[in-house]
Amino acid sequence: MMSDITAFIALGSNLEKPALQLQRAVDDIDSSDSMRLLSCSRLYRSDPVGPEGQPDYCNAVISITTSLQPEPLLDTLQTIENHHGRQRSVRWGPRTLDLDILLYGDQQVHSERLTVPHEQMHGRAFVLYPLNDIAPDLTVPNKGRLATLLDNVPFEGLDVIAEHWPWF
Ligand code: A4P
Ligand code: MG
Repeated sequence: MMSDITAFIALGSNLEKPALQLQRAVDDIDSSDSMRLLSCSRLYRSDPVGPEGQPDYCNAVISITTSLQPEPLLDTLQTIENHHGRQRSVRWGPRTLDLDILLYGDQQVHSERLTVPHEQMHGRAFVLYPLNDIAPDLTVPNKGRLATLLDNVPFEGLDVIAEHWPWF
């Protein structure tokens, strides 16, 4: 479709076989009528950011094309989160699946439900390094070049656990 937009989605999980959760999420997204997978970062293990004492996370970033506007895209991703047994309790607390919209084309969105580019993305190693795997030349609206953002965020608390995945 001519109206399709490229969006970047961050995936995170730290409960119930996190790597499998991410794998299934990519499958759910690519199986959807309204979203098509373009590319997939490497798969990472990361130290938890936020409340202490929670398990390590699995993180990755994917790019998709979608026919959906930003809010319907959020609805669709939240439906997938819910199918993965996501319970919303503690902010930044443990979760089976978190799907965040990092970027939606070069558009900026500021609504009650949605802030795009994602508010925290520019400071988070577990977002920026996976993003760099698939879009090293990216410029983040209002934040600048990804390469410059990476200069201020060290590769710390992060390990690559798979070069090639998902293993459909
Ligand atoms: N929302 C606003 N903007 C967006 C966006 N761009 N994408 C709203 C997705 N959602 C967005 O999110 C709460 C609300 O944010 C949504 O209902 C939506 O309307 P949530 O997923 O229900 O709750 P949350 O995830 O607990 O809060 P938040 O603020 O989204 O947390 P984050 O920023 O997602 O952080 N440590 C490691 N190592 N790896 C991780 O992946 N993730 C988190 C969660 C904390 N620590 C982590 C990781
Ligand atoms: Mg979230």
